[in-house]
Amino acid sequence: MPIFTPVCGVQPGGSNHAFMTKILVTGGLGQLGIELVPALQRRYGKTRIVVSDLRAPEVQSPDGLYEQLDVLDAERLGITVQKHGITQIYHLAAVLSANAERNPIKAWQINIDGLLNVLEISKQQGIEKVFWPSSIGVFGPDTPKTSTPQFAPANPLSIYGISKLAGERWCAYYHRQYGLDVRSLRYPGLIGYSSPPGGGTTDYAVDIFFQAIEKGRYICYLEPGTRLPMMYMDDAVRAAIELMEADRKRLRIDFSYNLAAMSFSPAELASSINRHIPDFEIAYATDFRQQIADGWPESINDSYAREDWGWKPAFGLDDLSAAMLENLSRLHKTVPAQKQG
Ligand code: NAD
Ligand code: AKB
Repeated sequence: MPIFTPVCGVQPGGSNHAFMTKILVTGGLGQLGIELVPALQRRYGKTRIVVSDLRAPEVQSPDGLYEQLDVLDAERLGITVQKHGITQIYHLAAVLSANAERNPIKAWQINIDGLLNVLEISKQQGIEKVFWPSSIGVFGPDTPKTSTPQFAPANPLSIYGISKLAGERWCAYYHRQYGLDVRSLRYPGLIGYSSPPGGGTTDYAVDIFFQAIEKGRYICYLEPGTRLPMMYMDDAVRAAIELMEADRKRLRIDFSYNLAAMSFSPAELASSINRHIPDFEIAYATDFRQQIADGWPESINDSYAREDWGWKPAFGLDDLSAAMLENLSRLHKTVPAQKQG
């Protein structure tokens, strides 16, 4: 199956539009960025993608463009956009839910002030499109738990959820007031093998695969029956690019689209891993992340995304387990012995 279905005729390295596109990715070394960037490079060409992050990359790609950039530094952000002739921004830099609870003020600054810098510079410099990920974290305890609709009560308790909800409203404001084309998805928990977990509540579902390969066991900080919406990273990357390439006239949602692929609990995920690693064992020791998870929905209704821009996930739970274990086993074998945990 091809990773991307052409949505508006843009072929990898192809049309004039692709030729003129120059994309800045912020937070590009995180879990999502590390997989989104190569997909964007394949689609638009390596010289069209400027990757940035607070950190320096471990390995500098010889032909890729990299800028070490703090999104709180508005002046440097503006200079970077101007210097590279940026036309689109994928703004991924953020602090995830569990880390945000450890330092709420810092998380608010990065998640909101960082977003405002991107929106304001985009307005000033005539950026064509901005992608900004929101999260199922916008929902709260009074949200319907199953098949959560697009227009559901959203009264989050976590600082991460509060920042994502405020971010959604800011994006809609810039669209309405200034005509800035901001597009956004309420991602569920994302699961990929290219990067270690990034401090989220759903990140047990990433860590469990790393530990299953390395140690054959995992101690989970959520209860066995806590079901949450999740998505394999390939689907998450494809969703972002498909939304960005969709015809704006067809997009009825100007804040953030509900997006879904699968839902499972830690116990269900462990059973799925057991089909590949029969000796794998899971134990439970819950912590503060249980309370965050308890406020989030179990499953999401993403009918607007499906109707407006043809969203359809490709990976279910067993596809996810197979892909994660196969890829991590392959990578694990190539890690030199002294670097293994
Ligand atoms: P991550 O924590 O793995 O990566 C975030 C990146 O942002 C890191 O590389 C970090 O160094 C960088 N960063 C932090 N502060 C910065 C700053 N001041 N300036 C520049 N860079 C900075 O997170 P992720 O999983 O890659 O998430 C990317 C986006 O997707 C975030 O907006 C997140 O809220 C959203 N999202 C992620 C998930 C998920 O399950 N991973 C789910 C829903 C939404
Ligand atoms: C988190 O758990 O913080 C993220 C998310 C669902 O936004 N994975």
